[in-house]
This record gives sequence, C-alpha cells and structure tokens, in this order.
Amino acid sequence: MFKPHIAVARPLPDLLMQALGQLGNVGVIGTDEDALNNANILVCTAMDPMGAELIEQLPENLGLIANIGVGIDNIDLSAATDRGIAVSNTPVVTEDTADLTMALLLATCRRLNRSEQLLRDGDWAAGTAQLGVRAHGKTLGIIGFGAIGQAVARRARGFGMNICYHGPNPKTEAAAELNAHYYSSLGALLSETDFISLNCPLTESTRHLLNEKTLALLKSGAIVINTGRGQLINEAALVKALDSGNLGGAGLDVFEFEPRVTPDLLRFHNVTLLPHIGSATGECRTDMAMRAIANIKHFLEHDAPLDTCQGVQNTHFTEL
Ligand code: 8YV
Repeated sequence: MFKPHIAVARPLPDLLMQALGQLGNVGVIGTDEDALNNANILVCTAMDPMGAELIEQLPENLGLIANIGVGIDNIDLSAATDRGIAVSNTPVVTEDTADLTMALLLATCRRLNRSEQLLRDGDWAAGTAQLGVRAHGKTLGIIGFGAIGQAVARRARGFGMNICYHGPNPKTEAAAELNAHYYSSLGALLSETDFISLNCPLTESTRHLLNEKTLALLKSGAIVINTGRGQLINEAALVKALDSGNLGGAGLDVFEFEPRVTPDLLRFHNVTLLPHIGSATGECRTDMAMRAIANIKHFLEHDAPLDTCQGVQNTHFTEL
C-alpha cells in the first residue's frame, strides 16, 4: 500500500505525531535531514510562514499543505494554487476563540490583571481602587462577521451589549438572529462603538486596519480587542493612541511581530497581553489535530482535503 511522506514544519504533540505516523512516514523539517525529500504532504501551523519562494521549491510530489489552524495568512495561497498544491485549514476554533475574546474584553474593561497584581503584591486597598468601565449597555463593534465574529456577538448579547459589525457584505440572516446592525463604513463603526473586536482574516486589505488614522476615529475611552491577527494593528500607532489617553485600553492575544511583543505595550496597566492562546484548550487542540488528520485522510483517498481553502471568496474590506 502507498505510504505517503509527511513533512511537519515543527515538532507537534506526541499523539498527533503518532496519528500522522499511522498515515505515512513522518519527518520533521530542520531535524530530519531528508524530511522534505519526496514529501507528499506538508503539515504546518500559524507560526510557520509558507511564502511563495518556499512553495516554489517544494518537491514535485507535494500535493497538500495541511495547516493546523483556521487562519491561512501564513501560506501564500496563490503560489500554492499555481503549483497545483491543495491547502487545508481547521475551522474548529470558533467557540474557543470567541470565549477568549470575551475573557479579554471583560479582563481589560474591569482591569482584572492590574487588580490581581496589586492583590498579589499585598496592596488590597489599591486593588479595590481600580475602577473599570462597564460592559453591559455598551456597544460592541465587531470587524469581520464570520463564524468567530458571530460567536463573539452571541456571547456579547448575553452580557447585555448592543452589537454592530463591519465587513465586506451584510450578513442579513445571522445579523437578524443576533440583532446586529451592519455598518458598511469602517470609520462610522469606529466612531460610534465603545468596544472593537477584530475577528477578520489578515489579508492585504486588512493589514494595519487599525493605524494612526483609523485609531484617531475611535470614541474617547474605546477599548480594542484583538484575537484575530497581530498585523491587523499597527502597534506603533496603538502605543501612541494609548499614550494620548484617548484609547481606553486594549486586550491583545496576537501581535504584529509575534512572538515578539512591542516593549512599549508592557508599560500600560489598561492593556491585557496574552501569548496567542485563542485555541489553547485541550479540547480545541484535539479537535484541530483530528481535523488536520481528517483532511489528510480525505486528500489521500479523494485527492482533495475536506476543508479546502482554494476558491474561498477573497475577503475585500471596504476602505473608510
Ligand atoms: C493557531 C490560530 O493556529 O486557528 C488559528 O488561526 O491562530 C490558532 O488556533 C494555534 O495557536 C496554533 O498555531
């Protein structure tokens, strides 16, 4: 029976390596000298850039790049398509990422980290003096109303928030169900909402969606939450907005220069910083691993993965 060669871009958890081992001969790039030689399948994560140059050099027999993660901005999709290489992702991180988005929103507006830090330092009084801002009754502007954006909206409605969203097109059915109001203008959404949650993919049209110009449109005291991708925000401009006092705070799970965190961000007590843990529950990581395996199996049996990323509508976000 044909045993494919599977190259993995980095060492993966043991159970996943074992499951891959049952499907084919597995080699780790950078560790096993000939991991890429004759590889039929390449397994990677959001942390592994698969640019055009690298894709062009992939072996002739390589037919699938199986990404472990829903976002595929790490992969040059058109270079893969040009080479006839299929690309798959794992769209099973929706609920866990939405949970983390709400956790970041609440932690930031109620100053949880600062209060806890003061308590741990033995300063109970200073901890109790930390006044946050309330979430209920406020308006949340969600940028990107796909599966994750909608899951955030469902949760935020439970917290008594009003929901607005911006994206390339209105999503009338989901919006009616969630009582969410569509803004075709990003600028209008930014200037009228109290919290902003970034839940759109990173593409050429969303890179630095929040920059000096757009951050200046935010309501005074607004709070920005990012569980999408770090490069959606120009961090130098974010630091300026925080320094100006106009921005009320930020909750960030992802960073522009990940895994490096812009040092200036560490100065602010109204900023919550997490190391890209949107999908980091045991259950979600298991779901992701199983989905990647399912994609590989489907590719081996039917010459196409289950979650094919090619031909997906290109998300074009409107300009201001
Ligand atoms: C990462 C994510 O893939 O699904 C995504 O797009 O960003 C995350 O789930 C995960 O942290 C592993 O790199």
